[in-house]
Amino acid sequence: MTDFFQDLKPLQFDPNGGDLCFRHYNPDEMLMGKRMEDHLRFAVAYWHSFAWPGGDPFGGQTFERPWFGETMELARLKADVAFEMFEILNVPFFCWHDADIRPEGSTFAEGRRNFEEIVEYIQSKMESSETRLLWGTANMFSHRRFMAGAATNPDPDVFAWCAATVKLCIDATHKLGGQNYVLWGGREGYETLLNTDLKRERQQAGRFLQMVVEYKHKIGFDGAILVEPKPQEPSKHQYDYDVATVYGFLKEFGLEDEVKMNIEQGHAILAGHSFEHELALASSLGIFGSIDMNRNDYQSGWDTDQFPNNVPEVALAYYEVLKAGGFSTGGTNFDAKLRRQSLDPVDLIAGHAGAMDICARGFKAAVQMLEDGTLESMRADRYSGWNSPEAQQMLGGDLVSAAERVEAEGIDPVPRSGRQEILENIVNRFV
Ligand code: XUL
Ligand code: CO
Repeated sequence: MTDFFQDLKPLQFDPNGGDLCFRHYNPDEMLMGKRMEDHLRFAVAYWHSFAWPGGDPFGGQTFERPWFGETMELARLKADVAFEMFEILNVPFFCWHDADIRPEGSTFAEGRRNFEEIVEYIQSKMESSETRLLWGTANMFSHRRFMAGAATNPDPDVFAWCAATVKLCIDATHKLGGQNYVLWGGREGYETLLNTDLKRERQQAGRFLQMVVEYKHKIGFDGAILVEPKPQEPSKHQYDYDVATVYGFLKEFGLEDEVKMNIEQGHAILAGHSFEHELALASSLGIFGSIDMNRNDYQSGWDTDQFPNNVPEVALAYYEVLKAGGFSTGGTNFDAKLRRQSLDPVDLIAGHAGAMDICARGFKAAVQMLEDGTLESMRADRYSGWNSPEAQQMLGGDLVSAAERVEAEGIDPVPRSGRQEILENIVNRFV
């Protein structure tokens, strides 16, 4: 045991408890025939909770963690503290980037040895822990070698470095029993078209993703490969802009049956969508995978990666997740960091516990909305005209036959209320 969390004990479910307990998240509560824990599949993000120093664009490190530093001993201490937090939170999953868990090293080979050693260490910790790996990923955006792109870099040596890195990270994800492998292309985009061969860069990105999928099959990794869309930041324009853009990209490279989406609330908003729009679209395209449940500040307009705190928003998101059939390999990852003034160990626990409770409340509301059925029956009723044989035949016909019906049958559409206010009032019964 480290002394980082001092006498903090594992949190319990207690609807009338004090500050450090779950008031709504009850892992064993049965909802729609499944335990709440198995529906929500919460994950802690190693990078924000254990690797992020608390900087913002105007100031550097605020957190002083005893494991900060680039040695293997400190990397092991970081893992020790991480697993202690997983136990305090009783969280079923965690996620990492390679860079979060190991010292960089001065060569690729040294970094690889550090990484493999720490993956062994994490594996040994997982033997006495309930917490599993939701996904692994590679950080191909922080180091200066990636400043002009990862797989989309004009320099083929960077492409090679990325191939070696992703191979290593998929191997480690596989070894640790990870359920997904994520690719988020923070530098896969451009700053100015004046120096960018956009066509070539997209081809490189497409081939790289094909290589990832080929490798997954080669080693028998049966987790899902997930792409995480984001429109911009850090790049001015990122190729994986949003779900619709990524779907077109997957189709172009024949990957639409191989790759699914990891959809982040904050990224959806940056792309000018709602979270539930991105979820519903991915579901309708058959590429829904997992979620990063972290929000941005609506005023600051950039990616602030905050823990969720809005039950109605979360409810509408889980409503779409449930309609998509819920999570299979995916889960709810808190890709969220504390505010930089939240210095204390207890803040880390409170941030996650509060987020888990918010999600539990939103999720229970979503279940009630679905079980109540009014929303779905009103939606179905809105489209009920399409159940008629004439309407169905029209879809199989052509413009001419549709046009002929208009005069032959005296068609004269009667506008009907969309009932938005009534629907919103119905949602308000549950949230
Ligand atoms: C960045 C982001 C990443 C990915 C993993 O905005 O969301 O943390 O989730 O690389
Ligand atoms: Co994310």
